[in-house]
Amino acid sequence: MDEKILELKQIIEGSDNIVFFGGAGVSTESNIPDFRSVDGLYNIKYKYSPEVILSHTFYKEHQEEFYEFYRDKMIFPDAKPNKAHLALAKLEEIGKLKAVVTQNIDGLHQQAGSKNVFELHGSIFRNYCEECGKFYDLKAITESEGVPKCSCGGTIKPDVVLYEEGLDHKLLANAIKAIMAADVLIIGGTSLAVYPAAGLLDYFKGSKVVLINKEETSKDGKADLVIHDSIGEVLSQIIE
Ligand code: CNA
Repeated sequence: MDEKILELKQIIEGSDNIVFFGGAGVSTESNIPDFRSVDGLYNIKYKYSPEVILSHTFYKEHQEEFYEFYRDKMIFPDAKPNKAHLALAKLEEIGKLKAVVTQNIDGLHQQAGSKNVFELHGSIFRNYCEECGKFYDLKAITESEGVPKCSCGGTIKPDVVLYEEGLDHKLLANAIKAIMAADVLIIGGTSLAVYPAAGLLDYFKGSKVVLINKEETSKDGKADLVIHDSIGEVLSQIIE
C-alpha cells in the first residue's frame, strides 16, 4: 500500500472524531462537473462565467437565462454516489466520522447514507416560492420551463446559496461547532477558493489535517498529510 494511504489509514484508525470538509471535486467521479478543473464549468464556453450567472444580481435581472443555465449545468438528478461518498457514509456508520460539511448542492452524501451533513450552499432538492414560501421539490424545476412559478404566481427559487448571498446562520454555526470539536479534519475535492465556506477551516483546533485533492490548494502547506489524487480512489482504500 502507498505510504500516504497507509498514513491516512493510521490517522483514521486513531480517531473517532473526524470531520470531512468537501466540495465539487467529491462529485466529479459521479460525473458532475466541478467549477475549476479543466473539464469544470469555468472552462466551458458560455456567454457569462458561472460566477456571474450564479450570482444574486444575475438571478434577479436575467431569470430566464439563469434557469436555462441552472437546469443545464447544475442539476444532475440521475447522479449516483461514488466511492468517496460511500466511504464517508461508512466512516460515519462505524462511529469515526462525526459530520460532513459540504459546499455541494447535489445531495449525494445523503444518498450514500451520511446522516450528519451540513450543506453550506443548500440543495437542488429544496425549492421555495419567493412570495408565499411554499416548498417545492426538484420536479418543480426539472418539469417546468422558463422561470418556474408557484400556484400563487410567485417565482420558485432553488434553496441554493448564490454568489452575493449569505450563508444560513444557524447551519453555519453548527458546522463551525462540528469543526471546532473535531480531532481530525479531512479536506477533499475543493479548491478552497470560495469564501466564507473555506474560512471555516480556520476554526479547526484538533490534531491532524488531511488534504486530498487532485490539484494543489492554498492550504497544502498547513496540512499534516497532503494527497494529490482522486478522492474516490483514496477513500475507498481506507474502508474496504
Ligand atoms: P472547485 O472550485 O471547482 O474545486 C474543485 C476541486 O476539486 C479542484 O481543486 C479539483 O482539482 C478537485 N477535484 C476534482 N475532481 C476531484 C477528484 N475526483 N478527487 C480529488 N479532487 C478532485 O469546487 P469547490 O467546491 O471548491 O467550489 C465551491 C463551489 C462549487 C461551491 O459553491 C459549490 O456549490 C459549487 N459546485 C458544486 C457542485 C456540486 O454540488 N456537485 C458542482 C459544481 C460546483
